[in-house]
Amino acid sequence: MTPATTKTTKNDRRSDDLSNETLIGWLRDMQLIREFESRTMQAYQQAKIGGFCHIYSGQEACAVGTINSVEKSDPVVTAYRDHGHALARGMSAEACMAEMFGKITGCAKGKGGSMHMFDRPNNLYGGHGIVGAQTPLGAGLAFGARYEWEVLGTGTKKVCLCYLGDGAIDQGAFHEALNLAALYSLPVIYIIENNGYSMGTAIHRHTANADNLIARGKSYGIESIEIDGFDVRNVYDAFKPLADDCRDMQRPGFVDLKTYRYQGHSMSDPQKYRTKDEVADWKSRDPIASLLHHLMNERECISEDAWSTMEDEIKTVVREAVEAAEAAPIPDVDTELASDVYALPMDNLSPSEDYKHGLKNPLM
Ligand SMILES: Cc1ncc(C[n+]2csc(CCOP(=O)(O)OP(=O)(O)O)c2C)c(N)n1
Ligand SMILES: [Mg+2]
Repeated sequence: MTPATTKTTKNDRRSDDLSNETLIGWLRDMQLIREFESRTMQAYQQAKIGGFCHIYSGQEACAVGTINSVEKSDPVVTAYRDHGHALARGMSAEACMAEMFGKITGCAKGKGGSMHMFDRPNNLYGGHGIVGAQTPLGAGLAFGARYEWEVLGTGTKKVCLCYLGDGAIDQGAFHEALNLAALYSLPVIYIIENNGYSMGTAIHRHTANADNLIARGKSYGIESIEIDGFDVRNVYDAFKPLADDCRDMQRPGFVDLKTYRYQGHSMSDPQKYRTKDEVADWKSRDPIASLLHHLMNERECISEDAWSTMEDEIKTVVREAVEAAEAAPIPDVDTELASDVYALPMDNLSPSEDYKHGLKNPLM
């Protein structure tokens, strides 16, 4: 496909122009993610959640600021640190928590777990555990969206948000995806949630020219910008015009979104690679606290009491999500275990006794 050349709309709203209700909604979304992650850690420590589990606390402004810059119909795909994106996209805390508990009421019927949050009605296409695996998928989702709009004439102009960590930017698949995105002028924005670490390895130790990540996007001719991802209003102000342009022009974008994670890489990380002072330094400009400060003291649209009520309401939502997840049944082994797992189920996939007990791989 050749690049689209006509601009259809131009929307240059900035966060200052948005209503108090909208910004209070962002505050609620970010606090929901923070509270959800606190209870997730608790449930994990109580062995109610198994497998790998990566906490999003600290990065809330990234998902909330970018997802609120696009339409619900725009596809979103991300890596395994995905609870925040799922909640910001509109997945219920109940479906998200149940997924981690491995219960049938989870968004992927309990078969995906923490790293595989899927929500087709909300156009969230995962949750992917292989580092960088989602980046060609982002190009594919954008190709599909543009094909529907331009060739089939069945859809509207869309832009795909494809998130990845700073640890994924050296993967070959990512560079192949960037090349195709630029070559075919695909409407996908690659958003590097640059929290400075790939597991325990600081970015300067794993990536060349780490202070200039946008050089990588630019080298493919893709518009590339750096954004401070610790302030949700700033994320929106910088990201919204890019997202609008990528949609209008049906072309790709690249963002180095600078952020920080408060917790370890996963639940089993002793965090010996960083100091407590470093963590405290980032926490001193916490994204939730700074939005709250803006709403309380500059816009004067939320009181101490209203904030306290909001916190309590969110605690209740998340506590009820945990209770519901505990009470829900696990997927039925005979009818559910292999369903929705393979696109083309093979004849021998009906669960055998061995398979049920995890003794034998049915494909071997
Ligand atoms: C292809 C591949 N290699 C290695 C791993 C192991 N691994 C899991 S997470 C991770 C670090 C990724 O860091 P980053 O992309 O910065 O994401 P963050 O955890 O900071 O969100 C690695 C190396 C993997 N899952 N997939
Ligand atoms: Mg990282």
